[in-house]
Amino acid sequence: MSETNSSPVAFGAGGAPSAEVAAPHRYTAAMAADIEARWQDFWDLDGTYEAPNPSGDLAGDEAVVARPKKFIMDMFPYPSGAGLHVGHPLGYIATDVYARHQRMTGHNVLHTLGFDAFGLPAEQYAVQTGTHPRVSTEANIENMKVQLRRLGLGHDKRRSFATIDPDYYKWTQWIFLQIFNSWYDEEAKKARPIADLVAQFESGQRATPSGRPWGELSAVERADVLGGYRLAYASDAPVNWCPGLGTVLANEEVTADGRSERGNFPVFKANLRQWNMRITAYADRLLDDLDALDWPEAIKLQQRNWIGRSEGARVDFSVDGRDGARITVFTTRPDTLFGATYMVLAPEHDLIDAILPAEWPQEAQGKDAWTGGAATPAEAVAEYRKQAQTKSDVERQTEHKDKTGVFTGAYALNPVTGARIPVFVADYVLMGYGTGAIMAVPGQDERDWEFAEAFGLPIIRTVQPPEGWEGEAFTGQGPAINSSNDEISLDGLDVTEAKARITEWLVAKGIGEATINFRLRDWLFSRQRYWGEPFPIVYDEDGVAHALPESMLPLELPEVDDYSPRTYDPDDADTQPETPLSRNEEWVDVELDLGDGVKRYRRETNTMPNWAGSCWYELRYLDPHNADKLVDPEIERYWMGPREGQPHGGVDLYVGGAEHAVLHLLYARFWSKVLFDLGHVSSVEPFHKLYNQGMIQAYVYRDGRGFPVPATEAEERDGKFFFEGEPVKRELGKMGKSLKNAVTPDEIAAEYGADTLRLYEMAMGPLDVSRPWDTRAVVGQYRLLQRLWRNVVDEATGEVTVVDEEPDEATLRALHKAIDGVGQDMAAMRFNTAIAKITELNNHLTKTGGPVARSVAERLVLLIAPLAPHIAEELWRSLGHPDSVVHQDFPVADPAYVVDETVTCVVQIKGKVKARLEVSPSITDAELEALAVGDAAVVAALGGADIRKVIVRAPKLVNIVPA
Ligand code: ANZ
Repeated sequence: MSETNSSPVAFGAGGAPSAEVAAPHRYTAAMAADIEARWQDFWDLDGTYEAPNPSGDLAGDEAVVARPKKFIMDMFPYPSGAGLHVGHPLGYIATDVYARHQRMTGHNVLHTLGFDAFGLPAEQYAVQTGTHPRVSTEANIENMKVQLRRLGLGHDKRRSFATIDPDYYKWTQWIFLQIFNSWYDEEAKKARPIADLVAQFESGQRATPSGRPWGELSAVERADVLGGYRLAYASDAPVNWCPGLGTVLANEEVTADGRSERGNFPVFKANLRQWNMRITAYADRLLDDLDALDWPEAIKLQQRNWIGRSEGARVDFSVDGRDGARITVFTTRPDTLFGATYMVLAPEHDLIDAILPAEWPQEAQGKDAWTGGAATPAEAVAEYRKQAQTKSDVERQTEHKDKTGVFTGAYALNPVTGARIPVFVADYVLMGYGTGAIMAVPGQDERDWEFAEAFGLPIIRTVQPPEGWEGEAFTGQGPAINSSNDEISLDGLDVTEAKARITEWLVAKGIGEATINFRLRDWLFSRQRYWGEPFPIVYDEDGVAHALPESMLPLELPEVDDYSPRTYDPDDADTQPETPLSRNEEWVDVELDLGDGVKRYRRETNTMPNWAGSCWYELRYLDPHNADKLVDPEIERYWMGPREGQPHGGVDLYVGGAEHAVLHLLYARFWSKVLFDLGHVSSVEPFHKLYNQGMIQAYVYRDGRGFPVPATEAEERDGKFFFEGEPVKRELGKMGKSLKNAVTPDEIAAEYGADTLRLYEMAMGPLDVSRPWDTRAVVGQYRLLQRLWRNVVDEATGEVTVVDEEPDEATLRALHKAIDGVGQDMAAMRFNTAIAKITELNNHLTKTGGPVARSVAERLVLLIAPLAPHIAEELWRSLGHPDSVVHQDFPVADPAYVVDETVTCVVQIKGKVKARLEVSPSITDAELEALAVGDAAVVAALGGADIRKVIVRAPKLVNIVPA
């Protein structure tokens, strides 16, 4: 980039259409391409977007560090092979505009973008094509970088990385080890090093679960005890096994009808040894800390529901004829205990086998609905379990689904009525919630009512329903009824009182207590995949898990020939996962010295889920090259630490799609809290402000058979749509290859330039609302830029036309109003209205005609710089400024020109002037009348007289006629 002060723009010669010959210096797509490429190169060379750290290898200008900081972040992309369409960069453009405005208003702005690059899509592509996932992923990243660079995003590229970089995942593994090596101290309400727990066991301060002294436990027993406390632990648990994909899946990756989200294969419940993260230990804090976050309420609500705190009670029921056997239930309605007429165990419940009698009892004779026609309870239950295994939790819980179940042959005793109540197994009760067992109260619970009706079970109401309430459960409020025995009566109490009373009684009897239950489950953390972070864990001969020392990190993925998981017949539930890493004997079977001499170990062969890499990436942006520490504490405190209004610290703005409401955001919050507890970071929360951008939708055109046809080839005639002469139907849908309506940013940039694309995306509507893409409308923003150009540069000569003169009053008003409005809009991310105001000012200048005053032109360029940075740089340079526009101060409005012009209104009483008011020229008659009669001088002049009539001629005259 040359240092000339007024460079007429150079652009590629040759082939210019005739219109451009007439105006060789008109702003065209070709010129935009030239300007944009030059400035993108300049920014890279200059390091324009590099944000200095207070210390370390990225330390820089102290004056910039001393400014208030802004850490502005996007949810980083997963680089897919399909490349970007115009919907993808909506959020990236928005954060870029915002970041640019923040830079111009005196902030040290950290804005960069990395890549989330482990995960299933790359691996599945690899399985299909034989290309190594690293090769295809890196190619995709390169391709995406080219696409993004063309948009002129102001990223600090020194801080970018991909989650697959070994010097990044080294720290993902390191964090795993921190989590593995810690436990949650319920008293201190925080994570602590596991060594502290061991010390408590050793000293006897804390008893082991078996009560045996720590010193007497074998290594395996100790490992088991600690496994019960560690925040990352392996356990045998029922998991979602998907034979078709060859892997287990998190609940969130399974659809409502029990199939894999990816690939649509059946998913089965299977017991497998897996790694889990004890996120449940943080349930309360994850809930409480939401309050101080600046997040959309809808997302907070989704997190609250996902965590699902419910207050209730645990109640023990004894089993008739089985001394010592107890069924413990969790209920939110202990007040309804008198109406518990049967019980249900989840099909997976441990206790079932222990309570099954060998034979059906007398009462079950002839009840085929209860016995399922099976000869023995054991057979009936086995048959029922098989059916239940094929259903997802969501499917099992679907409301008003036909209730299924089978009698166990066993009876429990209702502790308040003494009634023998039958125990069923039914899949509407889930093993993963509460205790996996319920007391069923058909009178007060809809699901229980349906079940009771289907199985002919008694129904006793324990809350008085309103008059005429019949034929269904009553779940509302009312006084308790039918709820007395010799010892306790709840009758007449309202629900809250009754709950408290019965809970007291249960506690006194030693058969229950108040308890809080969470819907949140521990996070299943193992995947049977190749393309993920290897666990830094090895097993000794006894199967005890050992952490690798930090010096052995990163544990890199081995090169393998076959990285596909073993998949099976998708319908074969009796299969077991076989991990790709397990086939790699030299890697799996190792000799290591973990501090007690060289020994043989076997490596863990699962990999981490692809959520892992996105759980802490905000921290790596801060200190991206640190090889010794996760992040330098000083740097972390500078960018993320708590501040006024941000008590938990965190990123200042995080923009992304609402689809990440619970998974990514909950997992990242959890890791953040563990790292905080262990003293590695000062921020308790990763993201202080969250903003969800809307979606860019696109029209889909479908032919008579309902298949999408290429959207660009659909034609409109008289409001109807045709493709190759045949009528097609138009609807609004997602943008993408499969619907044949994808528009790429590259196409639009080629046709108009990236600045136009940026403006169009920001002008489409409020950022958080979904909006349909309309390629034909893009030209509107192109024209804005052409007029802007013309207001500064002579299209024929390329000379700058601005004059060093004072602008007229009307122009000053238009300018300062625009400055005021645009500044406020940008700070509030209302980019569409900011553009409208810039357009208005620009149009004012065009209409006024004649050369534009330099002071106005310069400020207009500064106003549009965050939105259209390339043309702004070019014009700024042309206007004689050697420095980049990026770090200029955003214009400040002169309030004198922002307030509306006023006119003097004369207020007369009986034709005599009593007051003069300064009012807006656009004041209405009604407003003016109110002002006039309320004016102190007028009130005094009236001296309490009633008013007969007021004649108003806004804005100049009010005449008051007293009675
Ligand atoms: C008796 C009762 C009476 C119940 C009544 C409700 C209404 P939330 O609010 O979601 O926590 N429940 C407990 N564990 C269950 C499981 N594993 N699977 C399915 N249902 C389960 O709901 C708690 C209520 O859901 C509990 O309170 C229990 O039914 C049921 F009028 O107990 B309740």
